[in-house]
Amino acid sequence: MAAPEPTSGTSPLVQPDLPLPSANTSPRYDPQKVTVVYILGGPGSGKGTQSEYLVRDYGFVHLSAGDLLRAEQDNENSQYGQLIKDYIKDGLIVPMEITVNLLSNAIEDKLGSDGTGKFLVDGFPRKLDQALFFEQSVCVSKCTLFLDCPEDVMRERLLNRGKTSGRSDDNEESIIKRFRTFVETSMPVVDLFEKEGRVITVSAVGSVGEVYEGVVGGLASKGIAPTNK
Ligand code: UP5
Ligand code: MG
Repeated sequence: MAAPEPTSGTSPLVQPDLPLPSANTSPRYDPQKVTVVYILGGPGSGKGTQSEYLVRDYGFVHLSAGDLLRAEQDNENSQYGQLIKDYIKDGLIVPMEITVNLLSNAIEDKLGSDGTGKFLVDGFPRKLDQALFFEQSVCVSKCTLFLDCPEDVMRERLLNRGKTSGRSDDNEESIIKRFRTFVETSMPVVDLFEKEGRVITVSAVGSVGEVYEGVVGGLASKGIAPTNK
């Protein structure tokens, strides 16, 4: 489908002083001042869980693309609410302009007064067009943490969470669709960054603490050390 064009209105997507990023310009943020680390992995691999520890120990600002989309979906003033709802339930990737704009606005909001910031971008980019568009128009990322997890482990975690999460996509039918989208659409992003030598792959099997040990070790191998310990 054609990506909807943001128009004027009360949606937080639309900020008059912050135009939609254009792929024709250089990135809005200088990677010397703004650090972007992506955390990717299949649905239920533990991106959100590991992000909490990374925020605590490394001083990252956590930006979950899924959380931003769910907030936008629940915003009654948004013109994209129903569209986002449908895409998430079907495990499909929301048109990139919406997600990139939400992320770009969130980065702008959280920048320090000196224009610097350290962002952990969770669950994005999950489609090649998003990856290229974000890197060209917003900021070139430093690296990607990839949580490698078998589907049976992810399925069990998601169904377990689904008992209480209230998420419209934590059910057997949506989970199957999310897994398919992940393999067909999102893995090519990881493969692209991998070819560029910019991926840290960590096993996401085991306890939360065991996975985090792998995450810390992986970041250390790229020269990224904890700041808050
Ligand atoms: N848990 C975590 N780690 C564990 C461990 N080591 N041992 C045992 N249990 C563990 O964890 C999931 C569950 O597992 C939790 O109950 C946790 O306690 C437990 P969590 O940390 O939440 O995993 P996470 O990988 O974050 O899972 P999530 O469900 O959030 O992943 P998704 O990638 O599916 O969800 P997201 O919110 O990123 O995206 C949702 C949808 O939004 C997408 O399907 C898509 O439709 C849309 N979207 C876009 O369109 N574009 C985008 O760019 C991003 C999203
Ligand atoms: Mg998550």
